Amino acid sequence: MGRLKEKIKAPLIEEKMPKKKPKIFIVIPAYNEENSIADVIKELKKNNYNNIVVVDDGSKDKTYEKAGKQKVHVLKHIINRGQGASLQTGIDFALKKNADIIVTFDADGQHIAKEIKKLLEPIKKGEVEVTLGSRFLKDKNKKSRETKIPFIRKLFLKTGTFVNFIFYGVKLSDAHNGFRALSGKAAKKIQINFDGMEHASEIVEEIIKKNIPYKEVPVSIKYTNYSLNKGQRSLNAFRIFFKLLFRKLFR
Ligand SMILES: Nc1nc2c(ncn2[C@@H]2O[C@H](COP(=O)(O)OP(=O)(O)OP(=O)(O)O)[C@@H](O)[C@H]2O)c(=O)[nH]1
Ligand SMILES: [Mg+2]
Repeated sequence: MGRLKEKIKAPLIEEKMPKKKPKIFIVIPAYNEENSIADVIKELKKNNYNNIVVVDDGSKDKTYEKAGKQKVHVLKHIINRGQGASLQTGIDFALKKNADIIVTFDADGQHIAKEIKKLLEPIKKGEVEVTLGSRFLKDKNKKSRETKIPFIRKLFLKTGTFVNFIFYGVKLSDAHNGFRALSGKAAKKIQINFDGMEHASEIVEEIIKKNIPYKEVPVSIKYTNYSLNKGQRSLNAFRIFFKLLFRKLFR
């Protein structure tokens, strides 16, 4: 009897085993980013992220060559397909390489490699399967933001969150943030069909439809002259809205 009790008290073998380090892949969609792509990759490597997949989205400049010189995985669309299609190409590749967690990261230098940790933590702890970066959530540990969000960008992003609420019943603080992390399990469930920028709302729709646990995490977005000059045009926001509306009404 005494022996049996001892047996029951003994810790499980699994508890004693060191946890396997998750294989993290960074997926970077890139379109005409020859000026920033090398620095973005270098910064990621400096922060010890070495599984990097750049998807050159049919760039007309030297993005492909510049990324290739950094010794990372570089995939190429032979024509420009859009950010959504580029992400799906990169995510499929990372899943083939058995990624445990996939981080999506922009090529224009707006995201901060040091902040990847914040997106990974809740997934590593098993709290959620997806973390969505939010530039509007307040970070309690940080006093100031990197840069101010231009008013017009803020207006469109806030309209985007309202659209997400109307269409999918989900209240998020940020609508179109390309900085997020997905567990391999979640990445297999989420299917991006929109090739263009509408994919950001589609990902939210997939998360809700497929009941994937998620949370928003505060991140910074840098607004440099470079990113502002080549960023999303206002007209694009209308296109995104009408494409989502069409899908909502006719699917
Ligand atoms: N615009 C655009 N970006 C693409 C495309 N394919 C891949 N990307 C990449 O997608 C990322 C986000 O694109 P941005 O145009 O900066 O969009 P955004 O960051 O949501 O918008 P801004 O706040 O205006 O910069 C960048 O890393 C682009 O290089 C494409 O066809 N068009
Ligand atoms: Mg950008």
